Amino acid sequence: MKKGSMHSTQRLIRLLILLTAWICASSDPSCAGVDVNESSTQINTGRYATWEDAPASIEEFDHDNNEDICRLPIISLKKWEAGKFWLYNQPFIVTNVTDDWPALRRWTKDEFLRHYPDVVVGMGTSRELGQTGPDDAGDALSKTTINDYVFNWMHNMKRDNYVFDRKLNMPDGLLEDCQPYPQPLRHFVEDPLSVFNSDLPNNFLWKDHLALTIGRDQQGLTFHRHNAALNIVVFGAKRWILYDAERFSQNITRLKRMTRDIDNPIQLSTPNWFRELYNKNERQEEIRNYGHDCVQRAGEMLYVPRGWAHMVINIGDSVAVVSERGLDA
Ligand SMILES: O=C(O)CCC(=O)C(=O)O
Repeated sequence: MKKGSMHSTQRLIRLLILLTAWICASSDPSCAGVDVNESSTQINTGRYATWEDAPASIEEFDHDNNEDICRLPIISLKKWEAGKFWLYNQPFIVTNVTDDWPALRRWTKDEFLRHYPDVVVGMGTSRELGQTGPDDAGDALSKTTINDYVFNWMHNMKRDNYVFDRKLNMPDGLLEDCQPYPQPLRHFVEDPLSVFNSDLPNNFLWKDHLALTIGRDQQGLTFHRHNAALNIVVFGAKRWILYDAERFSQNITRLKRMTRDIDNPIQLSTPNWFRELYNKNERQEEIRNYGHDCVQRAGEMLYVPRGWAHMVINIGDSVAVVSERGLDA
């Protein structure tokens, strides 16, 4: 083909592509945002093609949030925001929080690895993270990237490496994937000055803090406590044990007896706590009277009030974002 006619053919093809994109966008708005490169190349996702394909201990650890066991209000996002329930000393599960989040599309395993392979995350063992408390775990964490974590650590059964770095705020792209934020986080985005000018002390203020956590089945932080916090599961599921701060505020031995074996007071991993301790002594009765045992599903937010002791076990590969009152970017 002659050089001149080759150029005009290429120009024609380019014009046709533009025209098709324009027709597509004007007839179907969802076409407009499609990045041609986004799904045209296959991404290696490692041993399990999707988050959902990885092993999940549903039989052993899942339950259906029976009212006598979970005992938590499970409410819509609208009700949560109208009632300002983050001001209460009562945990909640809030549904449909991620319905409009781009993360649902951009954090599927392949898209996550395509968009964010080099994002730096901190990983540590679930027990160390729980024991130190996630806010002070900085030294117990080693830094890696999302790509390295997913390929070399996440399903390495010889090691327990869990990405849970409360102090490492997510970079911009990831933050945008989690919008609209639920309240009380959205308030800061919309009107940061009113938060900064507030008379309340810093540890009462919800700011723009949002951190990422990624882990496999049966990982999860052992018992710990901190300021009021939110946890939103994007993919996967988490089972929580929550224990009312009031119940042990005057009796710290009660908390120790609850979380550890009296005869051998090392902290067990969360799966082993369920297997070896939950049914023994008074623990199950304590939780049924003064606590909660709930499964949080993808799209749901769990609110933990200040000081409540809690521990978590992931059911399957789980990707979640967390925020804590008082922390900022
Ligand atoms: O997901 C976990 O393992 C722990 C979550 C937690 O403790 C929190 O968000 O405060």
